Amino acid sequence: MTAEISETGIGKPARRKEDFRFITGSGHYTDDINRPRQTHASFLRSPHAHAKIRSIDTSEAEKAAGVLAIFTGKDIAKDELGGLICGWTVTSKDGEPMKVGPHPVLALDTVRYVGDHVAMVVAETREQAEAAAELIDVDYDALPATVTLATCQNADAPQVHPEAPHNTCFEWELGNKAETEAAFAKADRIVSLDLENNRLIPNAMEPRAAIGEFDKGTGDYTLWTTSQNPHVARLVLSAFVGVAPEHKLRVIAPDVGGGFGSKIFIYAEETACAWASAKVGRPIKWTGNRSEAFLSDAHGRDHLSKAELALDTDGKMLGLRVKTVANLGAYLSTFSAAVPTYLYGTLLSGQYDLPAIHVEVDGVYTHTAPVDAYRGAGRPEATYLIERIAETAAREIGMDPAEFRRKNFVRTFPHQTPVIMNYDVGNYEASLDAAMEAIDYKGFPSRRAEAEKRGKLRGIGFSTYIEACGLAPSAAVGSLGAGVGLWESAEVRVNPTGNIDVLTGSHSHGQGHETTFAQLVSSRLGVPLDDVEIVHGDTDKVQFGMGTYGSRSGAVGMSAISRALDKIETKAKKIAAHLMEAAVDDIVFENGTFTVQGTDKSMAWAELSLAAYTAHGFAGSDLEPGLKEGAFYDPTNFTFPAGCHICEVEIDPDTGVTKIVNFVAVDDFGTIINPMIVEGQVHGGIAQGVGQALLEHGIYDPESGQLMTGSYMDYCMPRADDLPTFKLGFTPTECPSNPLGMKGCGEAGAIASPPAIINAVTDALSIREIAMPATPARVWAALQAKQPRAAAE
Ligand code: MCN
Repeated sequence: MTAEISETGIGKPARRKEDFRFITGSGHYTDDINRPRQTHASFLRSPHAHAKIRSIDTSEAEKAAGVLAIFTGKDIAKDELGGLICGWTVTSKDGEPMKVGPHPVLALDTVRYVGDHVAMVVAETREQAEAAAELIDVDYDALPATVTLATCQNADAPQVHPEAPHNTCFEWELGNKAETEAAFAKADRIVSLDLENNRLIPNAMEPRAAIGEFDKGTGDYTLWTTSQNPHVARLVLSAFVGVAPEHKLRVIAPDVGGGFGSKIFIYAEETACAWASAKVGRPIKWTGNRSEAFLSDAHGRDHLSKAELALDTDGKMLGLRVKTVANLGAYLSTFSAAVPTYLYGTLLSGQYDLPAIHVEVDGVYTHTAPVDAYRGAGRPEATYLIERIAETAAREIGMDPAEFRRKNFVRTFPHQTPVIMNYDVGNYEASLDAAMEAIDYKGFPSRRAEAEKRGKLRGIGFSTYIEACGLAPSAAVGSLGAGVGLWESAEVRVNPTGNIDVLTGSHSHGQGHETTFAQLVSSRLGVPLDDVEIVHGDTDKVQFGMGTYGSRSGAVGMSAISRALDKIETKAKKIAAHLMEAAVDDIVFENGTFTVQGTDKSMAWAELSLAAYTAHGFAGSDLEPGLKEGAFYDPTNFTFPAGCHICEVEIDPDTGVTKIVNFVAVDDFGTIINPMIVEGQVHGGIAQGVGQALLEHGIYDPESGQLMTGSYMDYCMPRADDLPTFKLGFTPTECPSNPLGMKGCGEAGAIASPPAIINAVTDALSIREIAMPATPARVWAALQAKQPRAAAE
């Protein structure tokens, strides 16, 4: 290996190639793109959580300066455009499919949440479009709204969709009820816990944006959009919404400044921009502002659960029973039905050898923004539940929480859980041991005593998590209701001069694919990192792709590249054998050089690349000119990253402020391509977990349905000084279900960390439960509730 490649190959912390353009302001985000004759859109949004639209008067707005067109739901209906869809069908326990209320691009006769899209104004400038939207006169008949999760299924709750009585979209179950009941019947002890998984509002740095452009000459549409999965957007917009036939629609997701799940979905704004560009005959740009993002980007989490764990006399887990009500918001978003079901119930076994599990989930509508996948998507909710109840159970039976977990760990693999998943490989004790060592668990009692002397409450909490990612084997997800396959595709194009373009169906919006994907190619072909270009995010360039979510781009996207590289290597060896007059089996390819074994004959990579395109020496062979190969890769199983996070907090009882004083994360991500990028992913994930556990909460007024946390004044994002210096470690076990041995790392921090933090907070306060986010006010109130007299004194 050349010195250069040995610094940047697989396993090396190569610096991110893409960062130069990002940190020097040279990125090309959707809002940076301006098209000739471009116009601007603004959306009029509902001020009511629930109202009938009696009429919409656009006459004043139409006269306003710069206005080119105004569209309402009726205009869209006239064109017979379909509504926005949910791509995953969940079946209720009675065998009925989920009950789906229509989701029009622009509201027709009813608005169902504050921020719902009512009209689109297109004008010469953004300011003119926004000013004209203010002049639209909508006559609303305001109706009572259903907001609260705990009461939305009551008989007297206002209905979101007539199609879904009691606001219930589905009543889903998983696991064996009878076996679980039997486990509880023979239990020595039952531990129960009521849990809330707080609603979160994604806040990527770049707000969502779109430009729709129609070419009258060719009939082609182009949509630039902030998407994590441009091909899926094209499929949905063509096959289901009907904006344009698939081959006449090009979707480009250029540089995207973070998504965290919220840019997977196909929203009203980009749909309307693409559709209306043909009506207006000019390109239409929309860039959302932060307030719009708060109101109508899909939110995350929002569960109410009752969990019960059955134990025998030795503290062995016998069964888990769970009932969850999951908020879906006012409409089903693109993947929303899958999140509280197959991405949640299937992970409730955690790292434990739990013989029986039964989970019931009611997916419900409320008059709030749609809820869909947000970093972790279902798996943070499952991990929170099992790790909170595990810690609580250990404390109740007086066993050390680490020992309790150790007693219940899965130890032999493969392990079939009672909830579909088949864990392929892992070593849970290794990560637990390493994390305990790193945090100096033995020294905790003296640290706690020392804190007490300073008047502070110190607590420690564990989270031994597992998640399923690398989504996903197509046959498996198809059998569970997915409308798409979840394979990935790649094409490796070797140019005549030997450098390489790699086209991938994955999409990078912060994860560093341009570096890690290039590291794989550079290591395999023995070319410098800078000779590899990763191309993604354009449906006209990449044939197809399923995009990036579910921490799948490493395990699935890179595996597709690896398969294409296998084919490249096979063909290149054939060419080398022909040109050097040797048998293919005698060709050795190492460090970018083809050698005929046992001879001094060799060809360098660049020499062979050129020969592949000149094809001068191919006469008399069956070789085709060129060196370009593609592959589709469908994984055989999910990947199961797992590990142990331990959090140590110190609470000031006078103010209720929680400070994370120590945080250790030891993870198993299988083979690691770039440890620096993986560490960054873990840092980011934990930061979001800290946000969920201590700071962030999307709150609607229970009566009016107004979003009370619609800005950074009310919605508290984690800042640098909320985070400690993380101590990270890795205990890899190689994943057997992909050729690279990788497991996903992009969501682990957000999945693992919240229960570790809340377990530490409840330990410090010596209480059973505190709702997330454990804000200073809540912590202080919990302390007062424990010691009302002391507080009064
Ligand atoms: N990687 C590696 N070794 C491994 C696993 C991964 O070197 N064993 C590298 C990969 O090559 C890739 C990165 O780590 O460069 C993340 O890989 P992976 O875990 O496969 O996750 P994805 O690339 O599919 O990213 C999706 C994941 C998800 S689901 C969310 S949500 C999320 C996340 O990544 N959103 C992010 N991380 C984010 N990071 C940023 N900056 N912005 C977002 O929006």
